[in-house]
Amino acid sequence: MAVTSRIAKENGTDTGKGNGYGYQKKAFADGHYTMDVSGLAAANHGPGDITVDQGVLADGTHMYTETRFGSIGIDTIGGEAALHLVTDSNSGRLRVDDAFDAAHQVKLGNLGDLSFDFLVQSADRTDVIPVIRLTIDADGNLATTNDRVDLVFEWAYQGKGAVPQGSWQHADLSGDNWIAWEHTYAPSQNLDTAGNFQALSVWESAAGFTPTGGIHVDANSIVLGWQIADGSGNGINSMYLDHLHVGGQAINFA
Ligand SMILES: [Ca+2]
Ligand SMILES: [Ca+2]
Repeated sequence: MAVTSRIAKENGTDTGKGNGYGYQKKAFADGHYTMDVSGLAAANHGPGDITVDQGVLADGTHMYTETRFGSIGIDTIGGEAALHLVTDSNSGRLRVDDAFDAAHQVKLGNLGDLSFDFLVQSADRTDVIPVIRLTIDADGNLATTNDRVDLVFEWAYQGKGAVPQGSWQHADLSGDNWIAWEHTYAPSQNLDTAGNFQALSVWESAAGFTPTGGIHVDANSIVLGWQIADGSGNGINSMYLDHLHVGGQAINFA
């Protein structure tokens, strides 16, 4: 089934009726809106990452999935339709990417909200929830691309103990000032080493931060999009994610 998406009401249940273009403009007016995303599905139970272009969404952003030894879908749990990530083995690797269009690209210092709800149904590990990665142009000059990095937010580095399982939880990465580390692309390296873990407030400050062996990120870096990630190395798990807020964009998987 193809992905469908629509700009929903900012609060309450979207009945799907009476929300014409006029309402969509209203929803966009303050820069904050909720978009329902339905029909997202991708599965690959073999080795080798398979990338699928899931198309341009109603808000102009562009969604992709990557799958290996697992599946991505939207299922209902606890009465809420949500993104469902299932890995088959410790080699399972799942990604949902959303690339921002020019209207959504925002300076890191102006990002604001970064939060989501999650439910871990089952997991081999007790220190893993869906990982959020912000894709960043570090120097804020889109004409140069060898400075693209990800800021990676993982539960295991927050000092929050074991992940609660079986119930919906809220992760407020901006409000709780989550710690993130940097992944660089040129060359590809994970700078998740001592001294390179910094709180979001540091990365997005005017002074910013330069990881050892990495690239300087600060308030003027530009957020190019986001990624939800599960694995590899996470064992077998079944996890749900919903109500992802990245700046003015909120996604309700429906
Ligand atoms: Ca939902
Ligand atoms: Ca650049």
